[in-house]
Amino acid sequence: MKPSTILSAVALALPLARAQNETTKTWPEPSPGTFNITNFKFDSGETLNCLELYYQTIGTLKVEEDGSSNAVLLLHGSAVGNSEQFLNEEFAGTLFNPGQVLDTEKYFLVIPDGIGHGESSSPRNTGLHAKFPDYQYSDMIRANHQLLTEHLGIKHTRLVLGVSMGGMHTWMWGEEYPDFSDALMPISSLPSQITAHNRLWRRMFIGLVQGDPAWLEGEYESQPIVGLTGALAVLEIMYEGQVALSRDYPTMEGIDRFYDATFEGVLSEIDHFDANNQIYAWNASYTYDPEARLGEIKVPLTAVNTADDLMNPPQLHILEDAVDNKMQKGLGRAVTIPVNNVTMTTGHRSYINAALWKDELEFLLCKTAPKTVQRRSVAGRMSFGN
Ligand SMILES: *[C@@H]1O[C@H](CO)[C@@H](O)[C@H](O)[C@H]1NC(C)=O
Ligand SMILES: *[C@@H]1O[C@H](CO)[C@@H](O)[C@H](O)[C@H]1NC(C)=O
Ligand SMILES: *[C@@H]1O[C@H](CO)[C@@H](O)[C@H](O)[C@H]1NC(C)=O
Ligand SMILES: CC(=O)N[C@H]1CO[C@H](CO)[C@@H](O)[C@@H]1O
Repeated sequence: MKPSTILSAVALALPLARAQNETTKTWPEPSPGTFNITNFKFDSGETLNCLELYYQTIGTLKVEEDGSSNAVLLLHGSAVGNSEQFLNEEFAGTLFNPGQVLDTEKYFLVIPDGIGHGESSSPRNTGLHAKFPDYQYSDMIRANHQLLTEHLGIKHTRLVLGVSMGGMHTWMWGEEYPDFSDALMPISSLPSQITAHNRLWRRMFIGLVQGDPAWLEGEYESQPIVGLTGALAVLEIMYEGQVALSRDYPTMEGIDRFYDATFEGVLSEIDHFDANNQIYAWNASYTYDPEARLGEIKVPLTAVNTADDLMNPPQLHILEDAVDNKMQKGLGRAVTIPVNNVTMTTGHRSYINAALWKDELEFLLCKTAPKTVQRRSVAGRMSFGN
């Protein structure tokens, strides 16, 4: 059985799971970097004197005279996510290699760790704990925009693609910086405020951690284990797909083993899930509400969800309604991948399975390709056919 299904998406972020795959890695080695912003002002009114943004890049940046570029911005998911999340066979091994859709000989990939995530400044690594500024998604995308424009010299990207939280950031990016990207691709997200189950579980997560007396208002020496594991259990429920779980662990012994293995893995690496970092990350979507400004998006956007995603339930038809009725006509495309034995979706965490949506990505890139290139390739194909 694949380690990824044994340990689940929560554990996918564990260094343990990452180390296991170094031997099977086929994609090009990323280069790390850090961009330091002084006096970063948050929407809350708070300021951080030194905000460090860590990022990884793959490929070589090419900027055209008109400012367009071959840059592709990849935005990761919440809390347990960071730039490392993409560096596995399911994602990088399916997209980044020569001839693949995001061939790094052609594109320059920029993969930042958002504020509060990975190696970027966070409640834990700044030592500010629960006194870290209250950051929201709006702050995260503004900081990433500064990273691209001020540090990397990118004024225009070929594509912004994000998964889960990164998907939500992609909708916001299209509204906040409408001229910035040729194409947008949000995966496993909805362009509306977070309500119903998706808000309930986030509140439960934060409540469980803060309700553990060992949390000590954020000043714990070791993780508040009771609250934190309870919270991670709620998260785990939201990540998994019902059909996938029943398919992969059809018996009572099977699902018991899955439970034991998952929580053994989480407990052995509990420090990786820092309580303060988690609280902040899950609360960063508190004010997320891109719905009213969907009409401001100016470029083609393809949104992909899966029908078994408990965080983004297709029954609400939010995605189709946004694309059909709230975006400018003809710009958006909503794809909800059905759940069956061919797609083999795995709930919310399907987003990392690039094989599910790489054809959609290829088509989006083709549709938004610079005109001159398009004309040349059409002509080329015609003469080839003659
Ligand atoms: C950013 O700051 C960190 C330490 O605070 C330092 O190690 C790093 O070199 C700085 N990066 C740049 C590009 O100045
Ligand atoms: C969550 O974010 C909101 C909006 O920024 C803020 O008012 C609230 O205090 C935050 N809650 C927690 C638990 O940090
Ligand atoms: C899917 O596969 C399972 C087991 O492999 C099988 O029992 C089930 O009937 C299949 N479902 C469909 C819709 O083909
Ligand atoms: C933990 C993890 O990501 N495992 C993956 C390592 O690579 C193999 C080979 O492609 C995958 O099958 C695993 O899922």
